Amino acid sequence: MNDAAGTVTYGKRGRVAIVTIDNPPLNALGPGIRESIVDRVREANADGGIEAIVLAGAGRHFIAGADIRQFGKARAMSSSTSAAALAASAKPVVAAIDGYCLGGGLEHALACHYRIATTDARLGLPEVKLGLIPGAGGTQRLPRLVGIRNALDIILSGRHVAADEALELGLVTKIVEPSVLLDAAVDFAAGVAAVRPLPSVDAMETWREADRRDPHAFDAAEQLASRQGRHLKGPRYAVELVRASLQLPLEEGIRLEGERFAELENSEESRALRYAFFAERTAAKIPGAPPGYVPPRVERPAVIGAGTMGSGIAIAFADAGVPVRLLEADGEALQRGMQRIAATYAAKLKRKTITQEEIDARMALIRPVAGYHDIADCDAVIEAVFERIDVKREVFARLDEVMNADALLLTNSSAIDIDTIAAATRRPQSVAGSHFFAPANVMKLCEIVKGDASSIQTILRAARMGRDLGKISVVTGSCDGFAANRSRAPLVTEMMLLLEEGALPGQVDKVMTDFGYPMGPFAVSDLSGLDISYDTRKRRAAADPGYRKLYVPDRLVEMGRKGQKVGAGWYRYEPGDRTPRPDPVVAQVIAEVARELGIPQRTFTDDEILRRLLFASVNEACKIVQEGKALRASDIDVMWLNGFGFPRHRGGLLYWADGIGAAAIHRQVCEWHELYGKRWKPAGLLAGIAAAGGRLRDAVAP
Ligand code: 3H9
Repeated sequence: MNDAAGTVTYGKRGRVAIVTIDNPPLNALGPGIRESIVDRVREANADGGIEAIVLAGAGRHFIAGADIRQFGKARAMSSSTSAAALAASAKPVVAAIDGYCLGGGLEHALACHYRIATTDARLGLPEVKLGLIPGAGGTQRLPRLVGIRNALDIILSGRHVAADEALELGLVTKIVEPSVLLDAAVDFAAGVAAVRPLPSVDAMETWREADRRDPHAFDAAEQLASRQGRHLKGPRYAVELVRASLQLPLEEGIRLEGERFAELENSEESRALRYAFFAERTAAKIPGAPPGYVPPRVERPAVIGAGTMGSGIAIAFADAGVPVRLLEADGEALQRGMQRIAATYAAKLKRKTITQEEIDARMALIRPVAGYHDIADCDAVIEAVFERIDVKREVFARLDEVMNADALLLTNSSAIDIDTIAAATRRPQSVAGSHFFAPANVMKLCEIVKGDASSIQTILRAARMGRDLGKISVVTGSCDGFAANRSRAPLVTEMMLLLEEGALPGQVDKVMTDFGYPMGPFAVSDLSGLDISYDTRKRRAAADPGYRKLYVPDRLVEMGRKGQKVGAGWYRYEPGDRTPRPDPVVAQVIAEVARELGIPQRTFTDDEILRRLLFASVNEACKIVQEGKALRASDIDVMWLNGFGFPRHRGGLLYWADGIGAAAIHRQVCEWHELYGKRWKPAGLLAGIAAAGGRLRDAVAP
């Protein structure tokens, strides 16, 4: 987004004034915009030749909200003042809404007397996602217009409401095609110019009596807010304010909203969430793109391998409306894959997050195929076969024979070197990694792994594919574990070694859920299966004589405790119940290992556990950036937020670490290096940032 100040223009069509916000690309309410809106509305009211006003956005969008970069800085005028100027206009104001109408944008539209939208309009109040609440009257005007339940749903979910639903809710008066919006708005404004009294949302009483009598109007919202309220104040304040909208006069409600907004704007949670918003957008910027090159959309993908990952990726394509072929040579495995897909959709149907018609449409998009000739015309292939290098090389050699010259050849490998795989083809420039995270149809992260030979076009096409699937694509270099898993691996090592020193899985998990993770790392390990990393550990141990073995998980796997799927792992599980229950057998295995190794037992504070796990990963993340395997430290934050469930209100691993400070972390890492040896060797980048007094999150690859 450019920093040039936007403008608000004033035009006329007959007796209708057109006030247009022009602040590309999304007409955010940047510096000066609010003041100009007030001036233009005043001008129109003073203009004797004008009877009505249309408020519009230049280009394809109305207003995407307040300018997020300005939060925390002084503002000459608040958004609620400019919204109030619209509401107070003596001449009717019609909001002409195309594209995004979000946050402060919708709040300005709500202050207008009428709202006309296009079929492309997306309306919403996404402030809670930034740790905020609507701050320009949204919590007071929306319930007056659409009722308490609808308002709470829109404000607490932050979701975008499409035009047809907005019409149904009464959020807009009329829908038109985008090409005729301005004409329709001007005609409409001229038609209602003489209507008095003006239909102000502020005076609406339609819903209020019924809402006041509805004893359950707040139940669902209150439950949601109290679940989130442990870490986030926004949802709680939003419920409080919507409740106030039933009890207080509008001006008082808006005053209270302003107070709460000011508190949240300066809160740590909102700062972290705003950081995460921009870090995700920065991750999308891939250096080296040829000028003017627009990567084509993947339209005919194929997925090879119908296991858990392959079928998850196929679902991700079907969910995005893209027809996809699922290739598996073994007929039975193919059938199992299709059954797994059907079961995933059936579970969604049970949770009522999808309809049977939608399932039928998506299943029809997934075509099971058995031979390479069935995918020869595909424009992209994502290989998700067994994680063994010889198997992968065989697949890529076959692909090289059959695929079109411009096909994108991607591997979902989570660790194997991209160059070794690419070397099985005569077109290594077309090969890259697209590493999805399980479950692939749910998790938002897609690591785009660049091999030495991958062309920039291949990387840009793969990244676009991820984005078109609704994922966040982050480019990384090829190394063991790539950037995401590699940066998390030390956390996993430390959590196992803490056990040998006297901690228990339940304690470690509680520390991490208290921190904000939805699940603790041991519970996650039970969910994905303890056996998953067993082979990798064996491989590493064989390759590195100095490798520190993790005896506890190895022993559990050898005892058959592979996790939830067998009812026992780090915890035990009752049949049909996913609640993890502490198991004395595990405590016994841990005690045995500690005894055999002669490790003295001690207790840990929660803070020490948290630091031990996360500092290990901070140190590794610094090594990854230093080696150029991630483009920026903030990209690693994006990976942790979208691949590992790191609590979003903490910004990300390195953003969180900056709250403690690079120097303090470096000191601690050095101490543990002395105590525990080479796995804690401090990263040069960490030492450098600590010495310079800089911020870890600002680090970029050399
Ligand atoms: C608010 O309104 C508070 C009010 O209650 C009143 C306050 C008193 N500000 O995402 P994209 C930039 S809170 C500044 O890549 P897309 C973005 O960083 C706000 N910058 O496009 C990027 O810049 P760059 C409520 C913004 O098509 C460029 O625009 N509103 C803002 O994938 C393109 O963005 C929101 O929370 C902004 N408001 O998605 C909406 N919005 O090119 C936040 C965008 O330099 N925005 N930028 O990297 C979004 O959710 C998405 O941007 C949107 C478009 C869905 C609109």
